[in-house]
Amino acid sequence: MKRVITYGTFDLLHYGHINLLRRAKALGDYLIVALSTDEFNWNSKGKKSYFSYEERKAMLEAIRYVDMVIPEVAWDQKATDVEKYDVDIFTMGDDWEGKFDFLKSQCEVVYLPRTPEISSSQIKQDLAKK
Ligand code: C2G
Repeated sequence: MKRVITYGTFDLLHYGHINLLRRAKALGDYLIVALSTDEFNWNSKGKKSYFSYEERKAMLEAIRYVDMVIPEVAWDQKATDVEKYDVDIFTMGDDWEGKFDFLKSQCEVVYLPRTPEISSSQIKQDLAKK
């Protein structure tokens, strides 16, 4: 069983996120999503998500590609997670290209092309104009 992991905030869930999750799952058999907590978002990413961690977690768990959701509480938990969850493949959108190559000593690292034109911040901007 090939185990895949990916990380993110997944706020205002949209088709770009779904495209990522679908391709991430297709890399293996079991997909773990490490979901940024509200505290991590605020303290480390400087962003406040619209939906709470629990709401974002429930939405991710409803997606057929997602097998498990764990909290992302720190930038540096990835190496530990790879061991703890026996991960074979780490994957992220290619806006992170190269940033996690240090994990190559532990698992395969795959950067997937982002879906163009859509982002949570774009959605917020568009809605603000209406
Ligand atoms: N994504 C995508 N296409 C988009 C928007 C997002 O492929 N149009 C991907 C991102 O590349 C990322 C995932 O969807 O792999 C989640 O995106 P975000 O919630 O924006 O995640 P981010 O804020 O980049 O947090 O430790 C890593 C961080 O938690 C990643």
